[in-house]
Amino acid sequence: MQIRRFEAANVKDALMQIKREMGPDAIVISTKRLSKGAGHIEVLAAKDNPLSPEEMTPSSGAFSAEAVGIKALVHRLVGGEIANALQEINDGIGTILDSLAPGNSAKGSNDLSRRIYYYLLGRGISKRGALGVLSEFGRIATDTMDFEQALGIAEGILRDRFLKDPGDNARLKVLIGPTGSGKTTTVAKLAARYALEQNRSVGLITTDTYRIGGATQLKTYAEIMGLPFEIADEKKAFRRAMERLQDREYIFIDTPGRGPKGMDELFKLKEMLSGKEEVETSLLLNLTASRDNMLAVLDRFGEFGYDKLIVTKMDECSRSGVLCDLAERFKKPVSYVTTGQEVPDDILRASPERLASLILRSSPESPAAFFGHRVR
Ligand SMILES: Nc1nc2c(ncn2[C@@H]2O[C@H](COP(=O)(O)OP(=O)(O)O)[C@@H](O)[C@H]2O)c(=O)[nH]1
Ligand SMILES: [Mg+2]
Repeated sequence: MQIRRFEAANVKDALMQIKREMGPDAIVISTKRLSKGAGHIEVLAAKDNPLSPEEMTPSSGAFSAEAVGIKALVHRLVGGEIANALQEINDGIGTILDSLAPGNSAKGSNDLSRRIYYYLLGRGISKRGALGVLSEFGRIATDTMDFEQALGIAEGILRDRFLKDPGDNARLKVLIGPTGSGKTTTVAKLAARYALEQNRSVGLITTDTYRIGGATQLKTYAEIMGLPFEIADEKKAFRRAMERLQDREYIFIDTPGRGPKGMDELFKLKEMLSGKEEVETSLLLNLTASRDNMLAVLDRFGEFGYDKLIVTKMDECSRSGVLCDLAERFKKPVSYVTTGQEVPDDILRASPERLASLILRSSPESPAAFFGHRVR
């Protein structure tokens, strides 16, 4: 609503002035006789529609431009347009980032940097992340490079975003993560890798007794591979399971992955494991989830604490560059990448080099094939 004050000799003159300056929709909300001169009156008039830019000038006698701006914003927010306003802000930031992108600088275009920049965006790296890579790229790249060489440099920069996995010697290996992130399948793949390929003695424990079939799924894998399997959802059962598996070199522990209640269960498990020999906890991060969802998972499970990440479902994700953006957040090594539903084949040992190659060069249909058949 726009409110303006008018002074006139009489009501008729005031109304004419209001109509002329505010249009026919304006309504009078108050009149007052002024003491300064005989016959002078003050009229306050109001109008519902927003101000035009001309009307926003302070000389018009309206509220100041700032106040009008705030009013317009409140009007929009009340109108349920918060999401739109945020989108506009977001688009604005995107435009600023684009303007910083190579090729748009006043200094002239840099074709190679521009191609790398858009290539990185195409692989799922954020604009901010891609610009970060380019700021380093600019220091190394030369004018005579071709695209392939430039990509090699970008690959090296990405590689340095990831930490190297120091190895996996812990006897107890716990897998945590949200439901459906691939914990049970990955436990089965890892158990097969250790037991069948490396001839290690392996035992399996599940603490997942919530979902119907939660335990059965792993039990079936255990039977197929001929590995001892225990269900332990509370302290006593867990102690008993550990005793039964005491001769085992490695024990993999599968967990349920529900919401807040699941976290309670995880903390119970942590208590049961405290004081035990070395434990390695891996958080499973499902690459098909949205960026926001992955950030939420990192936050939620970060509270619980984990040593490593296992990235799952890379086969279903065409733009794994998000990993590069998230690396700053998780600051832990990625130990494995899973690449399909097939047990035990669809899992790869991860390294900074492999992650950079997977992000930049693999095709989504066959991330593993990129490294050659059955590269482990
Ligand atoms: N495409 C694909 N599917 C996977 C992968 N890992 C697990 N899955 C599937 O994801 C679903 C959930 O897996 P599950 O191990 O039960 O997850 P959990 O709830 O965390 O134990 C199952 O259908 C798995 O076959 C993967 O690397 N790629
Ligand atoms: Mg499971």
